[in-house]
Amino acid sequence: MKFHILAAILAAFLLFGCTQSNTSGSPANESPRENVTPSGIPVQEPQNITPGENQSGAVGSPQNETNQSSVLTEEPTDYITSPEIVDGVGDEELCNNACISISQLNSDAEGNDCDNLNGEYVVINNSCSHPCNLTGWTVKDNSSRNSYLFPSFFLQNNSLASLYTGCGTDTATQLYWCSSGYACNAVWNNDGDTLYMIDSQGSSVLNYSYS
Ligand SMILES: [Ca+2]
Ligand SMILES: [Ca+2]
Repeated sequence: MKFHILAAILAAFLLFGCTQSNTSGSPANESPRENVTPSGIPVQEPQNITPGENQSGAVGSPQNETNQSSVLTEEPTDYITSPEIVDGVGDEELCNNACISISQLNSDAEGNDCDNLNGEYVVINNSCSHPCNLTGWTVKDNSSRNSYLFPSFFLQNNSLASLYTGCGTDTATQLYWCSSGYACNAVWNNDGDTLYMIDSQGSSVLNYSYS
């Protein structure tokens, strides 16, 4: 009876040992590995396809969506700011002889011109509807000795400014050449001369001749 029980226990151990060796040694662990490598190839093929689709479609479409959304939010501000910038540049470009002209040149000062420099003056007109920046512009006569350099100065729209040959304090409508360095510092010849106005870029704005 005991032997029969021992035999049954031994048979149970043997059976349990065989099942353990079968489970541990089962090719089930190897066959999934083999399935991984062959399955890796078909997996790589869809990976090659899906990344291509993701780059061209999935990746590109969200960028387009984000760009479109960001552009849509930025475009209104561009439309608002760009006309202001264009208008600002346009004002600078339009200040040529279409705006600036000489409305008067008083070459013969009362009395002796050499002693009455501010009796000589030029009246400059801005006929445009916007201020003109004359900073860095120059006024010259026909001789090479006389040249006036505008300081920081805006000639207001539809306004006149007088440029006097003598010295004084500049205002919004009065500028002073303060010609000096010669026995006679008068600039404008009484018997005829030419005024040259050049902008800050060295381009001729206008010539004004009288006789
Ligand atoms: Ca005179
Ligand atoms: Ca003169």
